[in-house]
Amino acid sequence: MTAATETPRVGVVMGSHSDWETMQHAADVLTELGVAHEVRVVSAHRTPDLLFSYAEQAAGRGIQVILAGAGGAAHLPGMLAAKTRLPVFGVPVQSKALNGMDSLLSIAQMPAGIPVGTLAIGRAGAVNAALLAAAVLALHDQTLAGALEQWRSRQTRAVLDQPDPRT
Ligand code: RP5
Repeated sequence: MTAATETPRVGVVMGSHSDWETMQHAADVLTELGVAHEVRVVSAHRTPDLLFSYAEQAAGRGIQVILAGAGGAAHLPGMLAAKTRLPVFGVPVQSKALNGMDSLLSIAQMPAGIPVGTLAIGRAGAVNAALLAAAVLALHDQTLAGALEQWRSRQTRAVLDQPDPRT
């Protein structure tokens, strides 16, 4: 079975279609690592009922980690975390008005009791959210642990193989 046909283990969720430009990088890394995942637009303020049902049903459907990207008053990751025991990793999407600082602070500054693991603004955060999700799943999955080690080795080799930045 391929990652595409397996039951998804990671939910890649975002507040708007406009967030896909950022969150596609998370989905790409999960695909590279062979982690079955689903991608959904779930808006905290435009589709609040969908947010609740998504969070309430995720664990029962086999989702083990949720990656949530949002921008501006980015309450999606925190609200998801409030409604599920699954680990939620938040990706602050770079907003136009405040460059993503609004997204970052909205996601990071959760009051004690409901954690959201917050990554960097933009593409780096999306990539790292996927790598973090893979690291969590790899604790109990030797195949994925191997894939993650290889991904990291390729990255190291790419730097070592090209020491001169002008080439
Ligand atoms: C948030 O508002 C989304 O996460 C998005 O980053 C931002 C802007 O959404 P759109 O107006 O592009 O739909 O809910």
